Amino acid sequence: MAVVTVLAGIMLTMGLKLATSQMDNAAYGATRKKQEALKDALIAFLGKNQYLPCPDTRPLASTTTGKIDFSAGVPDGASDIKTGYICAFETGLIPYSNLSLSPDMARDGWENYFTYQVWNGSPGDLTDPTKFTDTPRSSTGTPYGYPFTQVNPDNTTTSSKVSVIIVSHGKNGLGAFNLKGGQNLPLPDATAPAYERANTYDPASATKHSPTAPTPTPYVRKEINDTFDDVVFTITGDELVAGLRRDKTVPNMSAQATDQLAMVQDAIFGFLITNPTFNPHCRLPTNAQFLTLTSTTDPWGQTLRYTTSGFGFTVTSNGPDRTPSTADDLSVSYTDATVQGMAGKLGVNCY
Ligand SMILES: [Ca+2]
Ligand SMILES: [Ca+2]
Ligand SMILES: [Ca+2]
Repeated sequence: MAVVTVLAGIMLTMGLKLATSQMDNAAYGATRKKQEALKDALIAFLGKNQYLPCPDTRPLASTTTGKIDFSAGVPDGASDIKTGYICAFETGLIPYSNLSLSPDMARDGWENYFTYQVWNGSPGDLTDPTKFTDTPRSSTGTPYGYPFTQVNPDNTTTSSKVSVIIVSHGKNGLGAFNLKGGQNLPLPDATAPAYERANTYDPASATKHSPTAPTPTPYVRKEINDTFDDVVFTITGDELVAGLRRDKTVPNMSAQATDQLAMVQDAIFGFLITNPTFNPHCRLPTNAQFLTLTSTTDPWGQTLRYTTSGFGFTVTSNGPDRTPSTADDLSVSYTDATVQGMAGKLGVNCY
């Protein structure tokens, strides 16, 4: 009889453990599914608007900047701006309302809010549509974004930079914001290795990462165990661009620029051949005349640069990085001799 009771007890315990682990698996699966859906929603938003929304960091009526503050109300899912394209704070919650998602999409499988952070530094500020580019963001040099650490199973680490971070604070939920807009306490342990703490907003110092001072420890992803249960999801700049291309939601800006340069070049030749003031003396337009010939604003919102040398000319777009004299510049260029030769074939003498 006693043996049967003990056995029944063991079986009951096993059943409970099994049920608990199934619930955990369901919550974990729901969390991952939402993170993937949020990635798609963010890419769709970026394709449509050419920027990503700042985090939700305060209730509607509040004007708090520089920290997360829901003391005056619960999270409203609305992105918060300090001024212009500057976020009220870099770290916050998913702005589900801007993304046209239901409120529950901002919360993980344990009903705590995800932590959301989007790159709003330089270069390539993702919250600023005037900095938008469809070019892969790590192809021309150092990838930019927030520092990120992957802890490998053998405890070695791999560092990278990521543009968007979506952290679920996992089953223990420590440090996550909850339905009431409060933060689940205590915060994760701050002593080494402090991996969960690295993923947590600290209200005492109002810090996580900032574009100008990325000094707090990088966000961390690692295998889930007894002391680390955060489900950390990242999107790199290249993944954003790949998503835009998959969705076909952006024009090919480099192809547009190439077409534009060809049109500008034709307009310059047209001026040189037909301008009644100068014909048949063959003169290039002045810079002021150049600016009125045709559209001289490139697809990235920058004015084309025009230089001449004799009868030769060069027209240059600063390219996707909007910076002059870098590897991604696009240009058309004709030497003095080439222009004279081409004009000569049309019976126009350049001298
Ligand atoms: Ca808000
Ligand atoms: Ca956690
Ligand atoms: Ca450039």
